[in-house]
Amino acid sequence: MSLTLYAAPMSSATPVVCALAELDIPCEIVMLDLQAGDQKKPDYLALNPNGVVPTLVVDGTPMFEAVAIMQWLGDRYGVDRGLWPAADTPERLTALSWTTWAYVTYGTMINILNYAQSPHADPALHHPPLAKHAQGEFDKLLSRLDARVSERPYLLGDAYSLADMIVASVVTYSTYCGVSLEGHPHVVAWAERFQARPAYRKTWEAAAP
Ligand SMILES: N[C@@H](CCC(=O)N[C@@H](CS)C(=O)NCC(=O)O)C(=O)O
Repeated sequence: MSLTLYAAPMSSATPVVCALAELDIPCEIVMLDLQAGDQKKPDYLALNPNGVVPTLVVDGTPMFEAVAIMQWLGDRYGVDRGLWPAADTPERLTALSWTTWAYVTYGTMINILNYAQSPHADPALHHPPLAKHAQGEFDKLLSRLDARVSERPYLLGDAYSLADMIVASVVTYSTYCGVSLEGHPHVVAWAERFQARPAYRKTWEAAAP
């Protein structure tokens, strides 16, 4: 199977690079220069009409959206490697729920916080009350995650899986955006277990702000 990932340093593609490292899958990685606008060129837009990274091309077929790519990598490569639950197991359902929660529910709140206060966002969109509201929502979301990882060391049970990698990547990124994990000690300990992994160190630590 031929795999080509279009990525950029410290971007939404970074968790996908981390997943490839965890799974130890050979994959050609093409680094785009986002500042130069490589992602808006016609050849790339033909692969990903959103003009963003990541895109994974699988035997000529492009896939976009990081979470979809990583869930597919789990299905295709993770089960054999003991890093993703087999189809038709209760754990597969749990893995899909938490990883989609991270990108859709928790990720939406990151976008709101970024628009409301990030120095990288248009200052005309900044909105301190909205930023405060988002912080309160993070507290509730992190409480749910904290309850989950207080009962077991990893999201699916005793063993680390790609589900931890996917969710912990989003939570780690949120801390770069100003989200505090204070008051959620099990999340902190679980995130530290993820950050100690060689795949994390190889892909995130070097590029972290
Ligand atoms: N929801 C998308 C987000 C992709 C995304 O926003 N990528 C950013 C980098 S973090 C990008 O390529 N931005 C370039 C641009 O907007 O021109 C995913 O998870 O794949």
